[in-house]
Amino acid sequence: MFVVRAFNQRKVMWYSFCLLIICTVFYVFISLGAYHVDAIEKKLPAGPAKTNVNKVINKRIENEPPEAQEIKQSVEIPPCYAHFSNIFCPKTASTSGRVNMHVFEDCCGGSLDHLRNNLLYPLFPNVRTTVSRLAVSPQWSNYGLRIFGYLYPSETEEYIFAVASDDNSEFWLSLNESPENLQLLAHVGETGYEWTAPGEYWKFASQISKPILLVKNMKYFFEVLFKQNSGADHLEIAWSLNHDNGIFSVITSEFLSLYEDESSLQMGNIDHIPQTKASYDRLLDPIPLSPHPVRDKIREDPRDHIYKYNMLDESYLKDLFPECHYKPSYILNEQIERYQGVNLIQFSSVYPNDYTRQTNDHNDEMCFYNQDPSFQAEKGLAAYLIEVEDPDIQKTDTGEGPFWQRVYDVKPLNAASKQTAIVANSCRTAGNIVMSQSHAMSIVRVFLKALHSREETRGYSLLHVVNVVRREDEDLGSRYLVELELMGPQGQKVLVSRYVYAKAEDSSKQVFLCSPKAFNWNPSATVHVIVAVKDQARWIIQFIREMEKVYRATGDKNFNVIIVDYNSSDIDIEKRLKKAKLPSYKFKKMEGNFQRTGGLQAGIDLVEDENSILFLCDLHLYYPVNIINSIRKYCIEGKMVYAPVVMRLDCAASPRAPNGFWEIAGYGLMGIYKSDMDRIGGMNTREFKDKWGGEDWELLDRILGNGLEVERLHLKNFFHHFHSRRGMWVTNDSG
Ligand SMILES: [Ca+2]
Repeated sequence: MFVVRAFNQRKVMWYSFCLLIICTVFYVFISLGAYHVDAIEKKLPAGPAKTNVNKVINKRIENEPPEAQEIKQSVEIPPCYAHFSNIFCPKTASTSGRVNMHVFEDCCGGSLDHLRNNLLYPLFPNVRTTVSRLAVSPQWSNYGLRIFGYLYPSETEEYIFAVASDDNSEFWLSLNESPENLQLLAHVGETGYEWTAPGEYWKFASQISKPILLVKNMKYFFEVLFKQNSGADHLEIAWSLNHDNGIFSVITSEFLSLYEDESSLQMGNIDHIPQTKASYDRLLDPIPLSPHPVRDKIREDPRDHIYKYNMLDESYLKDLFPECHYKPSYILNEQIERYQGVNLIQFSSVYPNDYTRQTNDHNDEMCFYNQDPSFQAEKGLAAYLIEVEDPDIQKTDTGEGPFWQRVYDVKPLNAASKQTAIVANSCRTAGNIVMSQSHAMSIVRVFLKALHSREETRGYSLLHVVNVVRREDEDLGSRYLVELELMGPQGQKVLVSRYVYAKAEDSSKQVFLCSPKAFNWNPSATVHVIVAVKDQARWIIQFIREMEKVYRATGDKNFNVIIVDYNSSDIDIEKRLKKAKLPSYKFKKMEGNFQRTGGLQAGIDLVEDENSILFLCDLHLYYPVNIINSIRKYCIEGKMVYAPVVMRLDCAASPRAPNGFWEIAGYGLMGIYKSDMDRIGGMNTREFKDKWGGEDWELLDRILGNGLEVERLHLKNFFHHFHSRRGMWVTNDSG
């Protein structure tokens, strides 16, 4: 018995020992596994608390490409997987392929504040339904939509989102599955008056999101708000991978699932309705706050402050491209008939979009969409909507009332890139023609390749495409100004700004760049800003203040202000100039009646350096602080003059809220080298001594007739103040 017991005891101890060993091995194994999962977890957004993880990953991808690759590889997760307490399945039978849509009827106005301030919003919609893709057009009036659910990316990649709608809309995305972590990524409009055509994602800067890194098959909560007042109605949310030539496509059912299956819930049951940063019950809010970000119109553009950049050492760029003969087919060398020049002017196009298009004008539609054949041939903007069958929905369209579940497909429509010369020349709200991204980037890539093929510039990488300007010559090719912000080997940021020429594409479609002979701009050329005045003291002071503003901002010493005064009785201009904070000025007093041509010519005669630039201008102007840089850049001695288009502000408008129209027929504001002005004979003081208007068009005729070309661009932040003609010297429509 003892023996047996002793044996059993030993056996039990032995078994216990084995069990302990096995447990220890298991423990170590599980711990290692957990550690590994934890390591991945640290790199992934996973749970409400980790809202900023995507941002961190984003940053790491920018800074440390190899590690980013590692992250991407580590997150190739199968379609349905356990992630701690959550089960992630991109699709389940009951919730996949559709998203929730709440409809708020009898709600007027076009802005989302009209929706948010509605007493029944967001908990008591009229209709709770679902849709199968993020493109709807119920064809109804006075309603708002709240669409929400989950989005499942199919790649671990950076995505960009875009929204188009009529009227206003917002797209909010969470950084994970929680409705608590929403951020506004893209929107149309602030006031309720903004709208776009279907698929037109490029009308407002706010329509396209910044790149967001999303993880394959992860679940992201999103919310879309849309408000329709009257007229046309549609809403599209599209996405694209963040590649150069990413094409936006509408987000379709395979990437979507419901937030909640409401089909069996009573309307009185509201507990499941998410309250978010975008939509919450405002009953208890003392003052409802609108979550709108910075307004589109006064949005900063790197071009606005281009003078702040350090230029890349010019010697690095010598012989970057082979030199080529430059003589565009549109250059004339013969006298033209009086006032014919204005009809020969072509606009250049720009990239990136500078939002010089006036997007809230009533004639918007006439200016753009009318030029598109599908618009003309069919039924206006509705022609861009392609209805898609939804197999899950019985179509109960009785012709009465809206059909909320109706869904669509749209093709991307970039109206500003489709803008033809006819539109640019006839439409006073059109703004600059915007080059397509794929075209601009094809030039930028060739430019960078040339930089990287040379010892001196091999270490420079692209930070931003600041500005590309294209002047097309259909027969021969295109001239480009390419301005890129680069980062040097020591982390220094520099700007490269060069004119290049690309011969018209042959069948190979390859782009070859050359350096147009003697076509370079001089960054240190002196610019003389010349104005002729009489009386109007407050506008003269305003002009001097504007010039002080430019000097204060830029510190540019190479510009000079010239005022020619026809004996003003309401101001001592010379005294005011003496105390002005300007790099330099000249003042000349004239006797007799005011004469614009004579006054300007007197100013021109004060300039001795014939390799400096004259800028002929007027009073009543508001100048962008980059004006001097822009005049230098677009004036090429012996080759090109610069005629920026100014915007005439409406009476109620101001530079911070700039409504108005572009003065596309006026050429009174002109930058030209002194040597060129002398060569073409200066201002026509003989014919335009007592005669008013037309002197700018006559000057243009002689500019073109003498083989110079004209750079014509809408200049952002360049405004002509509204003023009545009371107390003016004379009426003159051309300034
Ligand atoms: Ca509408």
